[in-house]
Amino acid sequence: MMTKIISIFVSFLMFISPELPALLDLPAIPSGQELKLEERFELVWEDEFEGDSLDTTKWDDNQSVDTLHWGPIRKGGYWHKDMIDVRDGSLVISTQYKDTALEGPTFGSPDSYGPGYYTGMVATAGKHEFLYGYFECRAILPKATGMWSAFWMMNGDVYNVDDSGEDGTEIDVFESMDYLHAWWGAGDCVQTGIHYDGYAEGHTGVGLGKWFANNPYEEYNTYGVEWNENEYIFYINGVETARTSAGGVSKNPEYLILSCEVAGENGVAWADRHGVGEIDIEPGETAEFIVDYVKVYQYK
Ligand SMILES: [Ca+2]
Ligand SMILES: [Ca+2]
Repeated sequence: MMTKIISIFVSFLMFISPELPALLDLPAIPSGQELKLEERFELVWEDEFEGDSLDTTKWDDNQSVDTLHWGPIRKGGYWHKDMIDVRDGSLVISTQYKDTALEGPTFGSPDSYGPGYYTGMVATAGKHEFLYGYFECRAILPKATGMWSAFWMMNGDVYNVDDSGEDGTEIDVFESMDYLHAWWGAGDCVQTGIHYDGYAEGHTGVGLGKWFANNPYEEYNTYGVEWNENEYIFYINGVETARTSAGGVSKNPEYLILSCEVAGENGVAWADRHGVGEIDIEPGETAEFIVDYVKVYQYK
């Protein structure tokens, strides 16, 4: 009851002061322009995730792809292809704790995997890369703290430090980092942002804010980005959340990624990283990131 009252009060404050969410790092209700998808775009690529296995002409679930810089250890967990399923018309990326290391890897050190949290990623790297357009996924987000799901875009030149994002920019269409941060309703929000010039010295990250979706850990919402030579415009359910041209907009083709990550480092879950709380997936439990489709559109 108290949560509801606070939530209504915060909504009221947001209504009378639209700048308040950004000032207080609170989530905002998407309220920008409408996408007008049919009018402005045509579909050029899609995966509805039919059938019972990943379409490897479109995606790779093996992060040894040369164009990626990642190994099997990913932050506080491991990326393993056994955590990827296609069923009931959706891609499902599962996150679980495993006492015994999964078999693998087909790359890197044979000792790379250990007991710990296992999850996964798929990417179109080396298979399908796109320049400009509108990129959308429809998904239900994993119900767990201490981890997050994401739909994002990258290219190899994101690592190139030249004081610009024009060579390549990590475009985070959404990241679901706020499950159960619910005392003011933030549990129903996702975050959006971009990164460029690598991840060490020179790295620039631009957080654009937190945005409410409709019951995103239980129901499908669409998350998209419109990318043209002038700016990135982010959408939830076809309504703009934010836009930016920070760093100069990427002028290089980028690939698509769907992933889950566990907070931490070197395969050890670490509660405080990114402030996502302590991971709450008990042994035997599974958190699922369910993706109904990914669609790519170009301007008409
Ligand atoms: Ca589907
Ligand atoms: Ca750069």
